[in-house]
Amino acid sequence: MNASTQTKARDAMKPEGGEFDALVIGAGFAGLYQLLCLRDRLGLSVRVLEAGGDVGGTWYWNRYPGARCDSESYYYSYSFSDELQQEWSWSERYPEHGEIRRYLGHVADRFDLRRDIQFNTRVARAAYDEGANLWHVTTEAGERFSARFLITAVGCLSAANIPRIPGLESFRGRWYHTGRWPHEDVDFTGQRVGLIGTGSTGIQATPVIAEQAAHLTVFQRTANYSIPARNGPVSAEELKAIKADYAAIREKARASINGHPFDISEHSALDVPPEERLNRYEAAWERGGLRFRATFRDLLTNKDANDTASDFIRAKIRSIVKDPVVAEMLTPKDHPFATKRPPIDTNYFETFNRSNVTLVDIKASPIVKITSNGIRTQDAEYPLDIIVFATGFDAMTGPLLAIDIQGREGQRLKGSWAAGPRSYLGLQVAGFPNLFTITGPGSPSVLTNMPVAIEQHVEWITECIRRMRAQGLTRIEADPAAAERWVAHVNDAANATLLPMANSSWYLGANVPGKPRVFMPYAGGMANYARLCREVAEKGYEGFRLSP
Ligand code: N01
Repeated sequence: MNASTQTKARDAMKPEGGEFDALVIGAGFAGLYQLLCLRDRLGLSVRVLEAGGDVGGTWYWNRYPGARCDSESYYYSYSFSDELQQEWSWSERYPEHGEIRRYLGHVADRFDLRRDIQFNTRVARAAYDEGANLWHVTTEAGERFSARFLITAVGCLSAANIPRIPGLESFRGRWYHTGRWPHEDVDFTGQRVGLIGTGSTGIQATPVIAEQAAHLTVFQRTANYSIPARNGPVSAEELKAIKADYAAIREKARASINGHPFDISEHSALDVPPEERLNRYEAAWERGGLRFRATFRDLLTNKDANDTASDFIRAKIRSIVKDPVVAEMLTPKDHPFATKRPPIDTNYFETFNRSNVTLVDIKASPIVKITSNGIRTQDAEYPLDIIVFATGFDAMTGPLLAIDIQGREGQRLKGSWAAGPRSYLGLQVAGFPNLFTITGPGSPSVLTNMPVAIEQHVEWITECIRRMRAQGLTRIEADPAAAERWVAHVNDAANATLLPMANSSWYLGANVPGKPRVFMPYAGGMANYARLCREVAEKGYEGFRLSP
């Protein structure tokens, strides 16, 4: 057999996935709702391809100890079905990962979504065929699918960032990345555990692991602000009140800057006398949660205002942590509060008062290697049985660039985004017709309560496809000039805030060595962004090129 006959023979053996109107990649919050909209509202043939073994997206993979959502359960949920929100009852103020998976499993069953989802199927390549106006998608197993529309629902935080520390392969113990956590419980009893990373994940996991492990060593590169979550059960009365008020709650979330249904103060932190300011911060600290950011309207736009919040939290850290040297190490000094995504916690700072917990400052003494026995920093060796990487993600662009996406004339997304992501509205990339990116870079996404951003994108895409079909149009592509204008606007929006001041922020791609430093999400606000998207549609999809 010559090479070409061999290739043909091999191709003939590959299972054929088939041709659909639309392919959706991912079966988390975004993929499930996109399937429902396209299949049940537009009557399209749709196949969802999902790498995991079940629905859940980020919650399928993130099962680390302490993993729960930082948005409150009653609004970290779909709003599209009143029956759904009336029949589902959350048990805690912040839902734990297993409960969110049960919720998404319920949604999949209730709307009969599973029959159109193919699990354990990782997409490797997607190539646009201009002649046929089709996307050809190939999975890692070699299965091939085609569709007119390709919609990525791959999440913003799904490509695990495992730092390349020399010697990891020689480590004799076990190691895990929090975003690839095993399905069975990891038993820390009697173990010496090292945890690298103090973002939202490390801050959630630290107190839980410390309770079980013989010893926990936390390796901190950047000290972080954190607000108490104040988690607890949701009472029957609270649930009843929430369910009775759902229409208003959802409306408020959609009309907000960040998809959270609560008011942001109208006052500047600098407008109130110091004593009253302190009282307001104390009340917000007691109430807990991400809402702390709403204590004053200008915490993310005015450095002097922000200083008052940053100083308040620093004082809290110093008052909680008994050892003044450890307290100082835990006190963030290099970025203003909330310029990195602020974590919320249950007993994080308190955990450093335990005798079985050590904090290591790896900025002062960097990790040089992992040995067979543990972690070696410049100054010391830490013998360990388990290493936990809470080192975050190649955020936003990582999950998209993990797929070899080729647009018109063979141009690759990797090439188009070599200097950072460039998209129009975070929804489409010039040169990649009929490809939609749900919560893509350039959209509010990670700066919001995600389900709100997801529902807005899914509904916009669905309406766009509906109108195209009604008008006999088969191709939509972002105009390059419109995309460039949008990229400039995304930069301006970020620069109008303090967000770019955090040098180590994953919003900027700073956590991944070699990644271009570009502020990726749109900081212009959720409600404002949704209005802009609506106006674009009303003006006949201004900035997009549509053709039959
Ligand atoms: O990741 P992170 P995360 N050597 O990137 C450190 C969402 N989330 O998984 O800051 C040593 O924030 C890194 O240090 P530095 C939420 O949006 C949501 O914690 O780069 N350390 C940092 O301390 C969140 O923001 C929920 O200097 C290294 C940490 O690892 C996002 O996910 C729950 C390192 C990574 O922090 C990401 O959070 C949890 C290295 N080579 C998370 N590389 C919800 O509630 C990185 N670090 C929905």
